[in-house]
Amino acid sequence: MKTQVCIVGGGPSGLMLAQLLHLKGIDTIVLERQSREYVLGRIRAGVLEHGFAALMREAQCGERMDREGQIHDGFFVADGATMHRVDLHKYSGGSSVMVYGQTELTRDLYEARDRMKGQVIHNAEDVTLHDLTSNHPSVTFRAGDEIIRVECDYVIGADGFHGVSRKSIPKTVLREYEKLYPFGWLGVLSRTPPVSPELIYARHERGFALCSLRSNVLSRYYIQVPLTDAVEDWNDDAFWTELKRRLPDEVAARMVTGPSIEKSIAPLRSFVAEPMRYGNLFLAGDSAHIVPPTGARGLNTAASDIQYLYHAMVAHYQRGDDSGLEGYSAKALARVWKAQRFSWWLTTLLHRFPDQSDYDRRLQDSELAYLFSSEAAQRSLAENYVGLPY
Ligand code: RFL
Ligand code: PHB
Repeated sequence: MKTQVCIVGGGPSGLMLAQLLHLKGIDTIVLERQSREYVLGRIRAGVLEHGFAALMREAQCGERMDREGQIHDGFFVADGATMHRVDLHKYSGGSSVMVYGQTELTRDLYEARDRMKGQVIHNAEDVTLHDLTSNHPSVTFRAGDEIIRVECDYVIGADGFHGVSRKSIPKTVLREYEKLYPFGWLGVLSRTPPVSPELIYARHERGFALCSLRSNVLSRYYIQVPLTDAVEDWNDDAFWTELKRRLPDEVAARMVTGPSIEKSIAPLRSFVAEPMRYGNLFLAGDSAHIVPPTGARGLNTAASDIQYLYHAMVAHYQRGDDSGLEGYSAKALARVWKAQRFSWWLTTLLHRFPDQSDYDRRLQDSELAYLFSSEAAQRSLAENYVGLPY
């Protein structure tokens, strides 16, 4: 097979880039290891920056998001029994975020790809990258007994943290930075009305909790759990009881509980791989960087990678201008590291660490007290949460 850009990974990063390039007449093939149903069964992000929403519209995929997504002008931070509101609108100069599930936007991207008869090859096994530093890179994969080769100009590694692309860069070239947190998030999706129209990030002695939502009838809740816990350790009753214990009484009292539709545990990790380019391979999204979900930055940081790559590819193919491709890694990493800093900061502020001393906890107290006494601090939080400029 032949194409201009071979995209490894059919998650939101890969699909979004494929769609944007397609609209500019640039040919792509997307190789995805899993089935479409599997990809659409993953429950992940819920909060989108305006930059992400704008990219969805540019990709001609924003109609349902604009109809069904919710604009949020603020969120709450609960600390024990007290609640503070972060006024995103006021402190970000009139900006806000969009609440719209990753599952829904991935479905919209797949449907757009279908409409344009773009190729997504599912169940592509043993994907292998070849000749990345030559002018003729290629990607092979196995479909049943057959090995198929895709010849291309460029390979995009949009295959997530566990993908093959990053691992195809020699260890002598790639530098990896990682921080593991000693806890995970247990997430539950339930068909119940959300306890609050705006998100609640809760710091509590028993551990962090988050109240989020997907719509007026669909709630998404998380609690911090030890890494040794398994999903089977938490039946629905145990989950609801623990969640309520970590929220202010008046919030817990109005919580509507119900059976979980999905329940999963995600470990928390910060990770960056540098550089994000090796020869004619470009990494994008979770394949190059991961943040703990506390700041809702993961998918949003993937979106800025895609925006940079999109413009760089268009400049290359339409004008023979390679400056965007040359500068991609440095430009993307500059924004990636700011998202790393913010996610680490919010995670450190709101979680209970197993080895935390009394001193560390008093520092958290005073950081929160400072945050809610200082307009400058709230401005900084809001500016990061709605998304730093591309
Ligand atoms: P993905 O979504 O992991 O997609 C990569 C795709 O590549 C495929 N793949 C391969 N294909 C071919 N060959 C191989 N060898 C392959 N290996 C893997 C995979 O099957 C998959 O389909 O990466 P992508 O596209 O870069 O998207 C990144 C986002 O998914 C991620 O950053 C966000 O979900 C992070 N995240 C959040 N981000 C936000 O911006 N806002 C949020 O509110 C938010 N909440 C979250 C989150 C992530 C979470 N978890 C579970 C980690 C909440 C949670 C709980
Ligand atoms: C979610 O709704 O899944 C969600 C929202 C905000 C976060 C993380 C996850 O910070």
